[in-house]
Amino acid sequence: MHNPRRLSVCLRACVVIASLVVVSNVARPRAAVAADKPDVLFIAIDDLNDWIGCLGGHPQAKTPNIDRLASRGVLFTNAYCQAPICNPSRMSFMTGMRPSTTGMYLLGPTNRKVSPVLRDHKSMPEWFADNGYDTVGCGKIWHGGANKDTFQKYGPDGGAGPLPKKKIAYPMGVKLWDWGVFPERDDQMPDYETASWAIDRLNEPRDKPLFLAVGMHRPHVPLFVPQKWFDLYPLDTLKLPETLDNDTDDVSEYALKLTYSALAPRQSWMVEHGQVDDAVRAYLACISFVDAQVGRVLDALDKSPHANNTVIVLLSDHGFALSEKQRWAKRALWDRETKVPLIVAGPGIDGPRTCKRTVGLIDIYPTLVELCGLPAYDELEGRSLKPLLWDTEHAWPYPALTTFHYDNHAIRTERWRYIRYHDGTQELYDHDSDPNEWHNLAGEAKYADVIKDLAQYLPRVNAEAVPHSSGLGSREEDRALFNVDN
Ligand SMILES: [Ca+2]
Ligand SMILES: [Ca+2]
Repeated sequence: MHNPRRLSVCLRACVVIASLVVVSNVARPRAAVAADKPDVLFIAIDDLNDWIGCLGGHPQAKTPNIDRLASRGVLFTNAYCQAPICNPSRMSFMTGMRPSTTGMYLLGPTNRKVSPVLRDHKSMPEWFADNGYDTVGCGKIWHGGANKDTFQKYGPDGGAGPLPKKKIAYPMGVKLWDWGVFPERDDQMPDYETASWAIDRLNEPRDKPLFLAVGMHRPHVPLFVPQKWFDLYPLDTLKLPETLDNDTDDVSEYALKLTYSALAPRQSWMVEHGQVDDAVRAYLACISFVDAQVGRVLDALDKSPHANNTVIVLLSDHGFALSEKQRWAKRALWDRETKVPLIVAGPGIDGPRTCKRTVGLIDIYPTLVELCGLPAYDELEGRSLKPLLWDTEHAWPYPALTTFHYDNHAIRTERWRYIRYHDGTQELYDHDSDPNEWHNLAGEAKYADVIKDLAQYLPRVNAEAVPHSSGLGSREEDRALFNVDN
């Protein structure tokens, strides 16, 4: 027989337990907790060196939108990629792992899981998704359209854009290596479409925090944009990069082979055909075009309800040479090819401020994890830049490391660049007196201690290149230089 009083106690207890469960479900579910977290707007630009207004790499660069982003956050003036070509650089900043750890050194393979180290590793968007974020990407984030499965949703791929029927300026080599006025309108450019798609995502209502990655393809070749962007840079007043004749006389044969690109034009060809000015101008025009697309996205964010609760990161995957060291493109361990724009803005980060500490793109993943209050991911090889975002003068005894293929490394401190190649040849540059890296000091006995000190930062692990690595030049060149075994 039931005791009515007991039943009543029982009922009340059940109600209390049920209500506790309800309260608990209302107050503590992951999505509700995560809803307090900031959104992330991650903007990756392709092949953009330090030619932006706020970095001053080129005195005439016009980038009002990137500059205004810098004005509301921290601009890193000594930020470096971890690899000076697309695929391994992006692999590194998206996974928070060094190329020398993953064996991802070249343009292929692009699938992250080919590296045994990355097979079960969480990339940045995956870690954010695991911790309650909607993760959305568009344009060029990873290389070659790979790894889109690391996002819950992916928009347009971006891409090189339309090509004219005939090459405009450079009749040789691959289709992509060319420059000039093309097409007619911005909205014919994939980067315009990428920005538009990102703007639509920013305008959507949602109940979870957003990790939105937006990848711009320009100023990667082909250096084509509409006429109005060329008009910003009249040829008759255009300034060209400073170069030194015979600059490469004091670097090794190995360095010259490593940095040779069969794809890019030769400096001698550029000079002979009067194309240096035109290509420099086209690169600047592409930068201003991309800056305008970044501006459209920033405007949309500013008009959204999330404007004040969004962490914004803007970076480029590596630098780009335009006749410095008598060469064009990336694929080298020098400053022009490895230095990148890096801006971080968001809640609690005062601006405008600059930070001259040497940092790497590899640091962005742990930085965003910390800024968004996610659990730390212990696998990561970078370190959070949060101390520098709060105090740009904070002690930072960590050099930046860039790797180009197997066992070739550059160590960058605020004063020095030290390069050691696989064959043992070395370069040392003193940025206090030689910002253009014209004078290799490595052979001078008085710098032996400087070199010894810098060499301690070389990575202790040099992973073998992953199977089927390719993409420096011809397969034969890859094999001859780097002992790629397939
Ligand atoms: Ca790139
Ligand atoms: Ca030199």
